[in-house]
Amino acid sequence: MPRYLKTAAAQLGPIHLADSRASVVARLIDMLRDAHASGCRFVVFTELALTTFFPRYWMEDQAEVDRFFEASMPGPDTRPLFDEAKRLGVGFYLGYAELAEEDGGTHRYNTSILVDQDGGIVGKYRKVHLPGHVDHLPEAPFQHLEKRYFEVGNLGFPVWRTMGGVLGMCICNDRRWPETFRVMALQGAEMVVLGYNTPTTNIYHDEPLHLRMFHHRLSMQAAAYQNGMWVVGTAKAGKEDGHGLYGGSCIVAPTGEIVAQALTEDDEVIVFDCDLDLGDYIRRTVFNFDKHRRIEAYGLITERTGVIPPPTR
Ligand code: CDV
Repeated sequence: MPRYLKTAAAQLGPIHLADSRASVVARLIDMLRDAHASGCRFVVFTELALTTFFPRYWMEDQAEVDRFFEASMPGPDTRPLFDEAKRLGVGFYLGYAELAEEDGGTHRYNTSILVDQDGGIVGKYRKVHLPGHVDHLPEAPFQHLEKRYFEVGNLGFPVWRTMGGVLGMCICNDRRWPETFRVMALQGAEMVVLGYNTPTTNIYHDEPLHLRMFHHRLSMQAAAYQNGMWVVGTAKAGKEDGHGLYGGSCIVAPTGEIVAQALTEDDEVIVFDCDLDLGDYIRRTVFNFDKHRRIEAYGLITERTGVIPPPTR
């Protein structure tokens, strides 16, 4: 029996430093309405969806960094998005920079939330695989300071029973790590959704754009098939104050096939009616975890972080 969740990936074009939060939220609301008009009940926005991709900038003044963070969610600028989504009965995923007062201290995370069709926050995820570096790299064409501005997420990879299925979240670089998806698949995830800001240039290595796009799709398509789940990836794309981010937002079926993809590097809504039962046959056959996984052989996955090759003779 098919179990449909009509889903949109709402790709965002560039956000410039001078753009206000209110102007960005107005763009998100426009796309929410477009998605609703196409019959969607769930919209996936991107990573750090409210601001420019600020980890590209070296900043020493913490107050300057903190203007990119949200101290409450919803806050005054994001409240209209929550209100409109509730009015339309559309759930959503939203990525943002989170300023959290917890355990007697101030913490900063690259965060996403899952909001259900009644407008309630049902889940929160904090990015685990933070890419980039801590120190200023004077030789690099631009910086990637996620490791400086954010702490590693401390919530693991939970999943939630919501919107008629079992849904999980991750953020950008997490999509390149098979562990991300397998941990959620082991909790029954039928769809994993994510946002990303991926520069068109690799700051460490000369890498053609077509190869960067290939790796993006390869990671999500393999994850979808190997776990029998839907994967929805939504970009922030285009040139932010001259800094390029690639597009390529797509919806991947549990078969590993791309069933919808963005054509532009601007605000663009792509839609697919996702049957959450489609992955069932994969999870019952070739990737029947109960029958075929061999955890006694996987110990190193959690015991060892880096590579230790055998000694040379
Ligand atoms: N925002 C990101 O996590 N971006 C990384 C880049 C640095 C490679 C990504 O995996 O797309």
